[in-house]
Parts: sequence; C-alpha cells; structure tokens
Amino acid sequence: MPRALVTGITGQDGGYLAERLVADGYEVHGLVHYGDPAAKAVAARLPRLVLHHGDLADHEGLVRLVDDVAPDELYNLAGISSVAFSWEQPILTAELTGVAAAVLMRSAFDLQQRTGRRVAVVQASSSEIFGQAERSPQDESTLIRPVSPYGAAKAYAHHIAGVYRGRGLHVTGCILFNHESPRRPEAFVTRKITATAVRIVRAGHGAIRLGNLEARRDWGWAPDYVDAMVRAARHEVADDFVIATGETHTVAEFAEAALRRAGVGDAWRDHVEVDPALFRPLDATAMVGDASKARRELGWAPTVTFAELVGRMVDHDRELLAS
Ligand code: GDR
Repeated sequence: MPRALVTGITGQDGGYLAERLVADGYEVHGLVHYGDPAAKAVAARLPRLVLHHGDLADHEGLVRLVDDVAPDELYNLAGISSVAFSWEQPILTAELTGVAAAVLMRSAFDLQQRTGRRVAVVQASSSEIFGQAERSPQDESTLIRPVSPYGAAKAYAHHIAGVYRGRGLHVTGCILFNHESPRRPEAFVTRKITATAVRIVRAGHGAIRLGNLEARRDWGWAPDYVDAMVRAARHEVADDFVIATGETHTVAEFAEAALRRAGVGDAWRDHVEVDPALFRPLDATAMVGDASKARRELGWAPTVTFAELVGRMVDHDRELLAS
C-alpha cells in the first residue's frame, strides 16, 4: 500500500487531499499541531488516518517524522496561510511557511538517498510569490517579487524546492492561485462574504465590512487544486505548475455575486461597507493565472466556474444557518 504524508492536514486543502488519498488506496499520515482543535473532526471523518502530533518549528521532530513514515508522496501544505496574519507575525511566518519547507525537503532527499526509493514532494506554493506582478496573466516564468511576509516566505520555499529538484528530488512547486470552498475559515474574504451575506438576509439588515474592494483574485474550487497536486506528485517529471482558472474578479464582484445569490438583489450595494482598518500595508492588486502548462502536461482543468463557486458557498452557508 503506498504511503502519503500530509502536513497541514487539518486545513481546507489537507482535508480534501486526505479524502482523495484514502479513496486512492493510500495509507495516509498527517502532521497535526499540538492542541489543534480541528484534529478531532478530521480523525472522525477519516478514521483510517494516522495523525502525528508535532510542531513545524521542531526541526528534529520533522526529520524523525519523515524517517518514520517513509512516504512515497509528501505534500507540504502546512504553515501560516493568512496573508493578513503574516503582517502581524512575519518572523513566525518565515519559520513555519519558509524554513520548515526546507527541513522537509532535506529530509525527503536524505530518505531517498538512503532507501533508493523515489520520494515525490509537492510544495504548496502560492500566487502571492508574484506580488505586484509585472504582467498578467502570471505563469511559471513570471518574476517572483512578493509584497507580503507570507509571499516572501512562500517564495523562499518555492526556491528551495527548485534547489532540491536540481539535486534529483521529485519536488513539484504547485503555484496555487486562490482556491475556495465551504471549508474556508472566515479569515479569508470569500467565506467572510458568503457567511455574512446569509446572516444579513436572515436578520433583514447589516453589512459586510471589507477592506480593499478593488483587489482582483483568480478564485477556483479547492478540490480541483488538490487534484492538481496529486497529478503533479504522480507526474513523470517534477516541475513548477501554475494552478488557476484564468478568470479574475474583484472583491466587490464577489460580494455582489454572493449577496445577489443570498437574495438581496439590486440592493446589494447597501450591504457592503469599507473599513480602512482591513486594508493591508501592501496588497497584490491583480492576480490571474495562466495554467496552460498544467493543462498540457498534467491533463488538469478547473471544473467549477466563478458563479458556481459563489453559489455553492452561499448555499452551504444558508443551510448551515438553517440547521
Ligand atoms: P489572499 O486571500 O490574501 O489572496 O491569500 P484573502 O481571501 O485573505 O484576500 C483576498 C483579497 O481580498 C482583500 N480583502 C479582504 N481579505 C480578507 N481576508 N478580509 C477582508 O475583510 C478583506 N477585504 C478585502 C484582500 O486585501 C485581498 O486582496 C489566499 C490564501 O489562501 C493564501 O494562503 C494563498 O496562498 C493565496 O490566497 C493564493
């Protein structure tokens, strides 16, 4: 039975990935941070998972984990995932999102050297590495020029992945653009909007308080992005792949679509307020990805449109509120 190790298994992508790997017949191991309250829910949903409690800052522990599990596939999804939070904790972000990735890659490389078995590593890289992108759409050759502590940490991890690939490790950098689902926490703008929109409709009044309404993002469906990572791990050649829909919308457009779906119609404008405190010191303004390479080489394509994505998230939040 092939074995997979997933860091960040309690996150949005980690959960979808674990489900996929179990369905594929894998023995799935996950790294869980000590005291993570989400661990119980993940274990209950997938009783066959083997959860290992640890800390990304404990390098020795990470090395031991990789040695003990000896995975065929290692997916590094863990770290600080909120760009906004990375402004409050830039050093912690560098440590957990950047340095820990290097520790995992070195461990995977050493394991491969020792056993002679291929260890396929997928690094969950991010469109945030492009920052204020020099051109649109962004692809694998776009200049890496982050504008946030999160983007800088991801850029380091992305580069070290390239370094280990050069040494013969099968490590793929999946440059993931924004990808959403009902499992997104409200710290991210999409879920904040859909959850608040249905509460507004239920209450009959209220507003979604948002920061930068003009930021453009390329929003896809999270399980599609997990599928891309699995395809990348099993692809013959390791490389970098942009994973994106190629369609971009502003935060305001997302809010309009969600509020309309929730049922406020043309009055949607009355339910959006701008809060200057929610603006970031610097914010990538126009993200949109060109996933031609992933389409061509991995046979990957997004399956959910922007309208469907918004619809699924709003409908889920409406059901949640009604239950
Ligand atoms: P992002 O996602 O930073 O792109 O990172 P997020 O949903 O947090 O922000 C998207 C855009 O919306 C603007 N915005 C707000 N954002 C939040 N969170 N809350 C608000 O109230 C708000 N108002 C406006 C932001 O300024 C930004 O422009 C996500 C994460 O999943 C990363 O881990 C991942 O790597 C990238 O996507 C690709």
